[in-house]
Amino acid sequence: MSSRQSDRREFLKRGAALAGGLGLAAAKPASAQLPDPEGMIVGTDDLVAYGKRSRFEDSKRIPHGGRHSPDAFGLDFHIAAPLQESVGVITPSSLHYVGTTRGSYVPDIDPAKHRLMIHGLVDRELVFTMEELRRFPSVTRLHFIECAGNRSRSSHTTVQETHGMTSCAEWTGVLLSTLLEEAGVQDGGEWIVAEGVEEVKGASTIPVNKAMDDCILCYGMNGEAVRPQQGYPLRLLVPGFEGIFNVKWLRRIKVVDQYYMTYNDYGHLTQDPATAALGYQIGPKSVITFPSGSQRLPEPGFYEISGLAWSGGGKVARVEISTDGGRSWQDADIRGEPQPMAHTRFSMNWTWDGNECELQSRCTDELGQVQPSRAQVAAFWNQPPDQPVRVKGQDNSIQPWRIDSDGNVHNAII
Ligand SMILES: Nc1nc2c(c(=O)[nH]1)N[C@H]1C(S)=C(S)[C@@H](COP(=O)(O)O)O[C@H]1N2
Ligand SMILES: [Mo]
Repeated sequence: MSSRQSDRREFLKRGAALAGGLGLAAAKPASAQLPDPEGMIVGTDDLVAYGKRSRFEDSKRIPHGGRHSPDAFGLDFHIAAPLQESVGVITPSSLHYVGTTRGSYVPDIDPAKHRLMIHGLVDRELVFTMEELRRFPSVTRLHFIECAGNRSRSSHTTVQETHGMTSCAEWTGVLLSTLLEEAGVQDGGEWIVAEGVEEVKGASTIPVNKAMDDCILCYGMNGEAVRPQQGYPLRLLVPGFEGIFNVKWLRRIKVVDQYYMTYNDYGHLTQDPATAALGYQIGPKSVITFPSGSQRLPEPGFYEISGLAWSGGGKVARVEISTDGGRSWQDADIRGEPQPMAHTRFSMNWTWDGNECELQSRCTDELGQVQPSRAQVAAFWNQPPDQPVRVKGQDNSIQPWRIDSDGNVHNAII
């Protein structure tokens, strides 16, 4: 027997043990016919030059929440990623969520003409071309971005609606600290203001300590140039902070001595540079992506529960899963080595007995911060216990999914 055959036998044996002999899809009789392909894909110059996915794959982004841009009436405010079909931790660039305060308009920037200016409280004002930026030492890091408006509501049916305004990519660029050191930050430079090219500028005020710590000026995303919707040719990455800080189409960084109330800053009322970062950081969070809302388990038997966990506070240290509505918890398996401020894939082998049940996941980060339940969040905001929970601020609460006895999965938020 070849080693591959024996691997397969071993898998089937283990599978049968896991599933108690019930409905493991892989265990079909060997006599089943092996179907032929539907045809052949005819090569074109375009396909040779830049590939595309199979026509049988239809995972897609959706406009989020029906909320329109405040200043581009009728256009989509944010676009959500299809987390229910995600595998691994990297969101393909084509499916990365899109956040914009300017509707669907995307600046069309010629990188040869683009410039980044660093000025304000610095010893030397600097202006860089893209070519010059690429000559600096670079870093490549996995980081998530999440919009602070990524919140679960009882009306949401899928994980794309409850959690789709977060994505994770491999980002490449120059550390902002490298350029700020070139420029020389002067005493009193407590904040930076980062600005994009559009009319509303997508500007944000960021503590200089964060800027010197781990912010990246990114020109690369998932192995190629940053996509236009993600800020081509240059975007700021502010790892772990709310999405709005990650300024796209970046053209200017000003070092300043006080908090600037920019268009984007109205939501951030913490203006003390010593403590601001805590308010801007995304809390420990996780969600089960399979099985999740609107999916269906075809029959009782073996399933791998799978999901994503992340935290603005650093690495994911632990993920627990409950299959009984939060009464008992088991440690999930964590895939690979968790990266700081990056989506982390977790999973757990599970046999569904066919009874109604409720799945939840709970993330603990390396700081020891634990993802709260919705009841804990409600108690924090002094909400009456007999009323539906209204999460204020960022929502990193635990997401419950109910599985009915017919296998249909529903959002269990009330
Ligand atoms: N220049 C600019 N940068 C911006 C925005 C914008 O409208 N303009 N939107 C912000 C918001 S609200 C979010 S949530 C993130 C989303 O990043 P993404 O589109 O790459 O997912 O970008 C931020 N950066
Ligand atoms: Mo956002």
